[in-house]
Amino acid sequence: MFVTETAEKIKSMEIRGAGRIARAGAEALRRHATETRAGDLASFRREMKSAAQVLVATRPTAVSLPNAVHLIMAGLEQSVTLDEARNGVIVRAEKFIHSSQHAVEKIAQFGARHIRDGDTILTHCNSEAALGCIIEAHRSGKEIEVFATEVRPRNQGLITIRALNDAGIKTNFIVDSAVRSFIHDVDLVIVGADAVTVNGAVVNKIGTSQVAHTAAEARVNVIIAAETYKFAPRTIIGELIQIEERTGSEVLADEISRSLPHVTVRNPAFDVTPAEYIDLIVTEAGAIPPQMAYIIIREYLGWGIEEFHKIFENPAGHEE
Ligand code: RUB
Repeated sequence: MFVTETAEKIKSMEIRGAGRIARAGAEALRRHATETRAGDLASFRREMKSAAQVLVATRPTAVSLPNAVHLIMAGLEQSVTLDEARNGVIVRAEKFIHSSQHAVEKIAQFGARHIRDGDTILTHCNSEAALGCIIEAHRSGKEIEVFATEVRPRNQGLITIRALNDAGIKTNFIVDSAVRSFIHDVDLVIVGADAVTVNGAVVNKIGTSQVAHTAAEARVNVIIAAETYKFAPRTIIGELIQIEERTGSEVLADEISRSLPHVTVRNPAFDVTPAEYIDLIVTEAGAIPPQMAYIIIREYLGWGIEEFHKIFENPAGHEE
């Protein structure tokens, strides 16, 4: 079944990165709506809800996934026929995938304008939104150079340096702990986001907050490239973003771990960068200071306080 397959790929990180995860989830819901043998509206709704639950349960941190699922599942309760419900899911999923791709392109254009000719940019992890800004600046003729971190333990930096190399951008590959040694050679930090909270804090790959702290100390600007569906509506009501902690075997081989019974490997996959270390968040709706996160949640995701009242009155209708 396509939903289970997609969920497995997201869990194992064969599909990774907040934007890609969200689009893969949307595509899985679209395929499921198309292929399900549910013969009536009630069983279709049930099937779609359990598919949504399976997808959302894969990785807990990137809110792009539950946001996408929420957008696609919205309206399912109001549909009165099976066909209407099925078409609704398919249309909303296609719309999400299309607008998500468009958002990344828009961010690349906006973000590139913040990069000056001659700038050296540091990026951490592998973000298609952040890379889009860098590659677009290069494409528009600016002479730039990049520092890209390795990103222990899953080495997403390798994907980043391949993309930069393919684009013909002069790139320095450094271990994560070398950021402070090179920060004075850097003019600008650009990274992506898995979640942006209502107070403008950004959740991104582990190590991002160290990078941002180092940049703040050196008076180097930090830009976050994040689509509006990375903003976390439920932080309005005090819900915290769950930081995924992955298996220790990603950091230390099991046979070594077994020989060290007093040692526990801790492997959080993400961390939180406070708004004070962030200069700008570039979204497809324009660049905002982090303090304006609430506006994005309200205006672009349409999840205001009223929405939460509805959720609390009817929790069954909102399974994500
Ligand atoms: C990926 C990561 C990326 C964000 C943004 O973590 O932290 O910076 O998801 O990426 P992981 P994008 O590799 O654990 O999924 O801009 O591509 O959505």
